[in-house]
Amino acid sequence: MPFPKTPAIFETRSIRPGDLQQKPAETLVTIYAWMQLARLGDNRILELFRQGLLRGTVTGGQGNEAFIIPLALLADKAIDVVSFTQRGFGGHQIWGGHFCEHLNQYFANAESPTKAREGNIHHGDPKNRSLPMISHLGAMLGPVLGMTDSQRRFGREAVGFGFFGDGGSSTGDVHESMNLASLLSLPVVFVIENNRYAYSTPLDEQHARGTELWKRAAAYGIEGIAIDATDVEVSVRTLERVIAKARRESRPMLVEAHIVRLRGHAAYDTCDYLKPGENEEFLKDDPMPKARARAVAAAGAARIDAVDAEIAAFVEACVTYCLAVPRPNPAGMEADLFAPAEAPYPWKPTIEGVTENLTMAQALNRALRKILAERPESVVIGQDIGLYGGAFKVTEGLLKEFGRPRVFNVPLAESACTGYALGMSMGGHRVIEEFQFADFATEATTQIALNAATMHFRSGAAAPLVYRLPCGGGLTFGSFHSQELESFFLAMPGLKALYPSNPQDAFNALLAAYEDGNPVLLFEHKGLYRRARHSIAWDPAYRDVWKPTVLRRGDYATLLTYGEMVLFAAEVCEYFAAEYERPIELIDLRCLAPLDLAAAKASLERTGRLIVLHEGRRTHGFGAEIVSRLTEGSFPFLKAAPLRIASLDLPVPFAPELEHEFRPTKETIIEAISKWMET
Ligand SMILES: Cc1ncc(C[n+]2csc(CCOP(=O)(O)OP(=O)(O)O)c2C)c(N)n1
Ligand SMILES: [Mg+2]
Repeated sequence: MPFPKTPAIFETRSIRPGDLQQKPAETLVTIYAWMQLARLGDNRILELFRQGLLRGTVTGGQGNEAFIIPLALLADKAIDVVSFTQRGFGGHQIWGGHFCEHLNQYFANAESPTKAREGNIHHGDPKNRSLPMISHLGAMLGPVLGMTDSQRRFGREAVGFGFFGDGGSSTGDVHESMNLASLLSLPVVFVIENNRYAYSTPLDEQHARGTELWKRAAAYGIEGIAIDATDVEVSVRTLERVIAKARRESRPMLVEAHIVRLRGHAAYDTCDYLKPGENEEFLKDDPMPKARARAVAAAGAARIDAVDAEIAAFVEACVTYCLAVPRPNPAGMEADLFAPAEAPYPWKPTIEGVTENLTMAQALNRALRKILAERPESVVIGQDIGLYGGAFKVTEGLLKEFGRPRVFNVPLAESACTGYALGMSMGGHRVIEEFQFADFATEATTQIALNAATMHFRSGAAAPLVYRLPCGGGLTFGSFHSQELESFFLAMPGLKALYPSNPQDAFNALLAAYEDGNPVLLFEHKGLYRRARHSIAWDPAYRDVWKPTVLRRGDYATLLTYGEMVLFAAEVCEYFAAEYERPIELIDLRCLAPLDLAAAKASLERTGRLIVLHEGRRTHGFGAEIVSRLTEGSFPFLKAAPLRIASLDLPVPFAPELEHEFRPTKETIIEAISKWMET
């Protein structure tokens, strides 16, 4: 069924600077019409919600139209970048798509742009640089920065628009992002939509010193302004200047837009926390009557009455259309978690420079050099990865060889920088991000595990990213520099993970992760960086690292492990073969997600005995998943209960004597297996 015909007035999705002066009637009618569509749409959505026809949360933009509409009309939709928030319904309409497409999102029906996998306003149009918001306020700013930078690197004079409320302005992401944008000189317009409340929390319980949030800009070396954003003329004049300046100077700006919130926080909000008379005050500032009066003065009442009637009929026709769309189909949900595999890149079948006697750190360095040399879209970021070459010297020499736009230090702001990496990668670049220690990735949990990991599932857009994570203990680094975080992250869907145990696998893993269209965690055990020296070679089968490898044959038991524990396990298997004539089959998993246990299953069904060994903690550890999957599938073949060998359920202790007790060692592994053999 075709969508209802869109009124002709909505063919105009842009106004140009000066239009308001040069053709005021046409411009004011255009602005008013879009405002009215947003207002009627928001109101109608609220009604539908109250009738039980929509679910989730309905957070309307009633009261911000005089700002969001001029902004979206003035933006260059062919190159600019945006991520609208919970108040951005009007902006979405202008950025693209038919009104019904946006409404389908709210109905979460079979034609929903997110395939009904996300509700209400959590949609976007990544191909047209509108990034779908996640609920976590502030978290979309980093991606806006990244995609704007990506556009600029492709030579497009783009501006990015990032929104947050007076409440959201307290999040760390807002501050990290403003600092990062200033540092990288990115033309991002930060907009605080200040409606004086964050849900029920008034400004004076959100910010210690008054309400002049725009003044924070000065601290980041950027221009900040505040405006009364309930009057379209003020908004247009201000935004013309702001956008032109950001575009011309490639600098961020902060705009505090004073708006009103006319329908409470969300559909369910009782608003009983408002002060007496406050709602009446808000209503006095309703931007719609003001905008309508201006449009009437410029184009005549008859014209505006006709516009109103046409929009009302259109909205109703669209509601009728959407109500008839079938409910969504769950088929394909699981297949859509990851972006599909792409063809291998046409890598040169060579490795530049020395390839003999390399440590794992050097092998990773060779892989990074290869990627930077052969893939112009690649970018390497991280703390101290520039001149210094990274805490573990993995990026040594890269800045010198490839220069600053490709390789650069980022500030101590893991969340914004990881969000930035996501935006860059969605824009057409591919970022390899080094976390100084894997432990600090917890600072970017929202960006990694919620924003990037769910991107393909909810929007259909690929998020090709490599997160390099120097992990693991045994080096007396203590609780916050030694952790194994695979179970922590892999409890969340949408992430892939590789964990190499030797230089060749590490080299291959970086290439394989890089060319994957999904966020990939690359765990690099710090204890392996300089453990031994090996030769590496160009390996056309580098993608095999996505599967486990059998390192040693045996028929007594099957031992699964990964990372540094592979080295311990090899010695342990040698011991049991030599001392007990009990050959254990040793499998290096290499890839932790997606988990491929076919080889392990085949082995277990031959040996009948399963040992899982890892350095991560035991409770909720990765071994629990492996044991349970293999037991479920191969229970009749088991001759003994599976054995799990893992670290203690403690924070990683500091002193060597304590850490030695905490994690598995060759001796404790032998002890555990010997005891298990006796039972
Ligand atoms: C990081 C985070 N914490 C809590 C919430 C729950 N929450 C959703 S909207 C909201 C209030 C937001 O207020 P503000 O930023 O002023 O935006 P407004 O809704 O007023 O436009 C809260 C607390 C959230 N979405 N994100
Ligand atoms: Mg607010």
